[in-house]
Amino acid sequence: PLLRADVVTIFPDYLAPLRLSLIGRAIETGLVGLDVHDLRTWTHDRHRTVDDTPYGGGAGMVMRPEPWGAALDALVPPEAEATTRVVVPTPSGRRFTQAVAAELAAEEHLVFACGRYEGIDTRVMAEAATRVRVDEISIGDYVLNGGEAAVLVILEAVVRLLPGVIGNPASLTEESHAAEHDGLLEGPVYTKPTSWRGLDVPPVLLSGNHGAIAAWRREQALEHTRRVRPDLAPAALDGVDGVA
Ligand code: 6GU
Repeated sequence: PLLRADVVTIFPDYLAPLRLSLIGRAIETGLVGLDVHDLRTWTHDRHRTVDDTPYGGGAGMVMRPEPWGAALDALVPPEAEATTRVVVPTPSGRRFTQAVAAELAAEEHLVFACGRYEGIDTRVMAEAATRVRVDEISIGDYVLNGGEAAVLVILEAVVRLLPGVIGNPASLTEESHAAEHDGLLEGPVYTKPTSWRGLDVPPVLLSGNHGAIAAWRREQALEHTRRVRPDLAPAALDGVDGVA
């Protein structure tokens, strides 16, 4: 496979959607290898305990280090350390962007460590980071109950970048956040019919004038980005109404 991914979680069923659609097909065709592991596999007590109360007090529970240490030992043996990246989804990580997706798509082996409760004992990733690359990643400034939904998001963004996963690679560059578009958001799109419920397709799109169409789309993308995401692509927005 081009990319192998291991996911460790206490809710393996949460990752079932990865077997659907585009990622599912990439797995079926062998482009991607995916293994989902139950963290409790690496517990040894009768109750398969994975969490405990936080030292120093406070609300919630913290995931104990022993099962995580054993899981990472099993999934990242010494000979795999140099070619593996451990990804820890956490709201306190660096922000996931299209550039981070491209970085991860260039790896050969990703191990996702899904925390629940108030997180994983800090010593787990401190120790792991002495022998393998560890990357704490947040998908946005909001709180999820665990990393599982973030892994669905991250893997969808990563797998679609792998060569051969998307039928028409042009659709990879003709979309929002593509570097070729200066990080602008995509503007409006239309298909048939030319008139629908009194709303007409802009005539320039029917003109056959490819230069005029490209210029119009650029203008629409600039205006839309300025309105909804003025923080994006400030250089490209210079001179557009309302931005200094
Ligand atoms: Cl990656 N994980 C969790 N648990 N919460 C989040 C997140 C990740 N990104 C934003 N909130």
